[in-house]
Amino acid sequence: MRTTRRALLAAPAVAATPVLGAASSTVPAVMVSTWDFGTLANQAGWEQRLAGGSALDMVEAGGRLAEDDPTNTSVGLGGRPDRDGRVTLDACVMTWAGDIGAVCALEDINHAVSVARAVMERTPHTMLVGEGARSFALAEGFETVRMPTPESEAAWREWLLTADYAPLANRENLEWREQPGGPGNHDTIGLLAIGTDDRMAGACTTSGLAFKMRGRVGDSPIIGAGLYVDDEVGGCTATGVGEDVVRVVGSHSVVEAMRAGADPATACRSVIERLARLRGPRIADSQVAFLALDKQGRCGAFALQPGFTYAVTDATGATRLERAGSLFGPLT
Ligand code: SD4
Repeated sequence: MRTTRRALLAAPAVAATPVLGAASSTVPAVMVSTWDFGTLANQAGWEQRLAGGSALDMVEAGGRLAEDDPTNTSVGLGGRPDRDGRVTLDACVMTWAGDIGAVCALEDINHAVSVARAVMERTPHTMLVGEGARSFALAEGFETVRMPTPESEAAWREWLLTADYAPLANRENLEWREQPGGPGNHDTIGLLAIGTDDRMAGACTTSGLAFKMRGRVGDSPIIGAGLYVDDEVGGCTATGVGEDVVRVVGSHSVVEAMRAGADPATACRSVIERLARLRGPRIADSQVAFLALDKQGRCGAFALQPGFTYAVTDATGATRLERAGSLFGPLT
């Protein structure tokens, strides 16, 4: 039996629920990505693998594909603006060697994941933000693009009619509630891959929550929150309301649960349950989802709300879509 939101309001302690989203194949997974569009991202990653690319090349290629998609309203080019009408992108990467790079509030450049990689590879630092990130990217030869797109700008102008952030914090939830797991199911993309040399890397890239305050940064570029990779154990990435992911240092917590012996889905679920115990009714309308891949090629996920899907590419190159289990039952 699933936990209902009413039960959570009555008793913050969460009852045990079955994991519905455990990976169904016994072939080891080599790449996983959040949401339905992770399918295409994984294919881009698989091409890199076949061409001799590293796990980092795989996740970067997948992230870039999502960033180029103008119909994706939460990543890259098509990302929704902040409340001032500016698109600000966040991204990070992490490798098997503990190398990390991140950008926050990047403007005018849609390939935030590649800028994060450049921060990692070409600076003595691990994170650049705002104008400094933009200047660095321009100096590195990244191209500028016009953002917001006309569609995103129209959505922002419509939002301005009410300029009410609170319901819009749930707008993404409402979109996926209307068509959970469907082709329109777009969100932050988090990617984890194991290269042919058995080394793991991860990436996470997003435009953040639509109509956020200017300067707001969520979990996605924060190593340990939106992404964490430990090549001895495995990796995890997060999607959903970043403020809630950060509270439990989500991805790192999942990796530590795997280190302690949990399989990926159980590890994800344990951190979702921990968040629910911590926040009780305050996360009743929030969505947080974790996706994990361990070094044996086992993957799994778990979310607060139903509807979270993820793409799995196994060692044969076949890609399938899995649906994660969730703490809360179907919303009415
Ligand atoms: C954030 N986790 O900025 C991201 C947003 C997300 O759909 O996943 N959006 O909080």
